[in-house]
Amino acid sequence: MATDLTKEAQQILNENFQAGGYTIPCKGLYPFQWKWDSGFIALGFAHYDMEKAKAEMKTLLDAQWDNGFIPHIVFHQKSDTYFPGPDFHQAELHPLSNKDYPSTGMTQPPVLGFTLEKMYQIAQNKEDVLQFIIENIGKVYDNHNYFYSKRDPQNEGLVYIYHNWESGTDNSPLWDDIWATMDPPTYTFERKDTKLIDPSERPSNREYDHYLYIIDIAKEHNYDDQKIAELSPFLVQDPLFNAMLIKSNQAMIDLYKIIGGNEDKIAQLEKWQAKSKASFNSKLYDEELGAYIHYDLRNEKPIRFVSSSSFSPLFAGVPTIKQAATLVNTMMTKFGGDDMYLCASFDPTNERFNPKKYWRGPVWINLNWMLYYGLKDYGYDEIADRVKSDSFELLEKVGFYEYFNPVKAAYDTETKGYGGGNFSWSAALYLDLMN
Ligand code: 2M8
Repeated sequence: MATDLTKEAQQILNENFQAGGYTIPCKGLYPFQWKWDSGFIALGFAHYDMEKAKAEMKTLLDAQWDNGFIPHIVFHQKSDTYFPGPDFHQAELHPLSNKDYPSTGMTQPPVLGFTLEKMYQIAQNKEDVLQFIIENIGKVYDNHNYFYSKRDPQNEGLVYIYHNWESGTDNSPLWDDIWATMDPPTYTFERKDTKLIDPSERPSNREYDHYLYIIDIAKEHNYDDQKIAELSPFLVQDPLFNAMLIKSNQAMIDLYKIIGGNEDKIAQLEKWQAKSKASFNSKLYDEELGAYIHYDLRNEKPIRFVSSSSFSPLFAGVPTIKQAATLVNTMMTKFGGDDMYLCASFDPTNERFNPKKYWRGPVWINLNWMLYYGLKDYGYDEIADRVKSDSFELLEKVGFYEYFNPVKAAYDTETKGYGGGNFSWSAALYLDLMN
């Protein structure tokens, strides 16, 4: 069984790999290169084809802007199966954008630092991969420098995201109250995703109006960071995004120590690290909920909901031992009943939970992957193993889908996965969890 799935996972990655040296998340629905997908995909390749893993990373890093920014989508080719494409995003408005690669003007969680480190750990030929890291780690460092110098207006060590697409958890109920503060125009546009996927499993057109409107505001100011910080109706400190940044900071510190020299960079990374961790625990930890939460910087208020992002700081070593115990208790109480697969993307006990709709409740393999390693690091081996076996059971049952219904009883009547099929990060992270 396991061997068949391994073969299938490799086949999916190989088929989604493109001649330009990058991998699409899935055919039709996502026909370009996405930033955090690329990191996860490189880890899958690293287990059986390191050259492709390196190509994936290199192609993404080639699209970096002159200010260190790395965009969330790189539009390597034309496609009529995705909206909004490069003509809507117009990243070229930013004076420092990369003129060789059309892209968006927003980013995604900073996974590249820890991707490089994991590639090194997985590599059989360590010298070869270390050489690759030496050639590329500076770009990831510049990317973190961008985040800390441009995305932290109050100098707290916590960076903001200015768009829900930057979070990676696109239509999470977390954002509902922010949408309620906005009244965007009704756009005329043609959705492509809902031609491929049941619209009830995707965001609504009205939600897309909000998404497009935030981009229009950024475009009006040529994607200027300072203006975005002043004007974007969406400005959030996201625990998932910041946990990825911290995890990648640490990975870079460890890698620079292996490389040798680079004392100035190590010192800077350690400074960022200390500040970020302290603010994280004072600002984003909600004692009463027993979980990390998001903070709405625009409206200056905490977003008091529990989602799978709330547990992601375990992966970055942010919680104290006591906080970790509380997090695990919250996870098991709200998300971990015997009737549920771990880990729903949004609090199953909350009325906004929807087990079939995208980021409003379904299980996602990338979040499970993070939770598995985070729980292991804190010594919660049994729960970590459950996260892994739940993930495997879902993949075996329905295949390498994009997301999965966490309610076990749902499979009594219907065995199906949700969103796109032959989905690259589900395949890639299965390969990593298998090894
Ligand atoms: C989803 O997001 C894109 C926009 O970025 C979309 O819905 O069009 C999210 O799940 C995101 O996290 C992911 O990176 C992307 C590609 O898999 O799809």
